[in-house]
Amino acid sequence: MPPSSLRVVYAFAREMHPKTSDVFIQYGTAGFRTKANLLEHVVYRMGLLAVIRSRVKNGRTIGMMITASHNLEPDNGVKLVDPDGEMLEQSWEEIATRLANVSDNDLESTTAEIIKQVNADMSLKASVFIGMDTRYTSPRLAAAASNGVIALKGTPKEFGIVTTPMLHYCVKCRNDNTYGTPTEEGYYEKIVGAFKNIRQKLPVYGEYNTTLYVDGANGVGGKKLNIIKKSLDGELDLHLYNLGGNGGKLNLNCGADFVKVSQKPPVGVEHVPFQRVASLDGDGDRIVYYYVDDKDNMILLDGDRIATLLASYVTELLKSADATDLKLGLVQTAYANGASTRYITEELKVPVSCVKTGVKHLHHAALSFDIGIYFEANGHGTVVYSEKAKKAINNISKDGEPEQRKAAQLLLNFIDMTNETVGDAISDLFLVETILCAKGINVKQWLQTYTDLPNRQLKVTVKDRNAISTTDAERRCTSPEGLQTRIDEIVSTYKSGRSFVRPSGTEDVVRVYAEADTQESADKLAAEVARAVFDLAGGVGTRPELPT
Ligand code: 16G
Ligand code: MG
Repeated sequence: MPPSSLRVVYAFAREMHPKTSDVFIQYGTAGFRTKANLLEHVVYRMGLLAVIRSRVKNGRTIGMMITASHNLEPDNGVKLVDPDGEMLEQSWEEIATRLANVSDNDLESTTAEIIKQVNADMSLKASVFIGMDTRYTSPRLAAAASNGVIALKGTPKEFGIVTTPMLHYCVKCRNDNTYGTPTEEGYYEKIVGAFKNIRQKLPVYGEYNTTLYVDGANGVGGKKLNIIKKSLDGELDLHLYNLGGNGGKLNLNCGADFVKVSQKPPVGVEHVPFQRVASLDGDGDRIVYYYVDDKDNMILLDGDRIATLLASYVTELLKSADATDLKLGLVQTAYANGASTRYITEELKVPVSCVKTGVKHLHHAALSFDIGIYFEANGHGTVVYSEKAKKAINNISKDGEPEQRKAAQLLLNFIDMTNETVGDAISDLFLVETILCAKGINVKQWLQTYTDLPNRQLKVTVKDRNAISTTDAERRCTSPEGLQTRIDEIVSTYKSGRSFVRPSGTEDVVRVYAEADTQESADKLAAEVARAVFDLAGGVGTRPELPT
């Protein structure tokens, strides 16, 4: 493309998506995320960047998802998806940030600079898949994304309202047709089809029952389950709540993040004692389970629980298939409950690694195993299978002894049911339901595998959260001076105490995590550490109170 045609970039910007705010915005752990009314020019510019990225990748398709996940309705966001359905390569985050923040007058020249810097051949075709969540600001932003793509002569394809993982899946399929068909229907066929296949091989038995309640967070995940529900023939009896009607507000007092962080059941769900409930987040890439007991206590089964359930089942299947030479490993973050890590290492004897918060870090680390399971405690996770593992399992499914063949065939269905590109609430839901059914257990039995250490999360507002730097997968902080020593002193006075602090990647706060032997101690430990952060890292506002 001759440089003169970059004029269109400026013309579109000025006429349709002008930069109206000087607020600096940064491509963070999950793309750009802020108030929706500050985003239109950013999304337009990401449309430009997606085209450049597609050309750098030889015309392979790039994804753009318009969503602010579990944030409340007034926020929105955008993130780019790489050709294999993974998060945008990290080195491009800085490029994205630069392009998002230049003035309209400098947009054309900055675009030219970036094209040169990344060595994009602008004569190639470029393809960009665009998806959005249910926010009322999303259609407008999706249109801005399309315009960005068109301005650089790429081809946009809008998928309308889809979950984030569906978009990742479609991008992957478009670039690798062995993975599936790049449409919403293709997604259902593969994932739900695999679930139905398994159910035929593993009939319902034991304490498992097929009734599942779902909290849809008034977002896109519940809506899609409502479509899936119609195609299930009694394999799973879904009762769906918080589907976005009846005045229910997106993520407000409901959804996976609310349930996990507040440790309270969501509004809008009918609660029957001991009935298992799956709670999704607003864009359908996170899931936690919970139930309410007969005394109205909520018992949470979070991402760590799902990870351990997956690890124990995959281990069993690998044993039955006599494929134990395949290396299975699990990846967690510092937020993983200490009890889960102990259970995985000591009981399941599966190796665990701990990485920094953020899906890209977990995903990357999981790829180093033949079969890698990764989960954040907040419910984001999936399983990735190497080509070596897929081949070996496939061979056993054909040539193994009858029992081995059976296990390998189940594993193949299990692989099909997994969205390997990114954590996916819908895919994870089917994985969990399959395992509970295979083991013939109910939610109380699932809980009995280990006992979570009580924990508490708090946030502290400080002048500059980047004054906090961390090391050792965020488990220790290296600045400000003296803070880690102070945390160590505080923690040493608590039985089974553990605590760490880190700057949030999505909010202007410092996060505090604490766990200890009792809830009271965990609450107090968290508060003491929050006060240390406030004192040593430039706290703003009121000093955090100790619990009374
Ligand atoms: C983003 C991340 C999520 C992480 C969360 C932490 C992705 C797709 N999402 O939502 O994995 O748990 O940020 O938020 O990477 P925080 O930095 O504000 O604690
Ligand atoms: Mg999400």
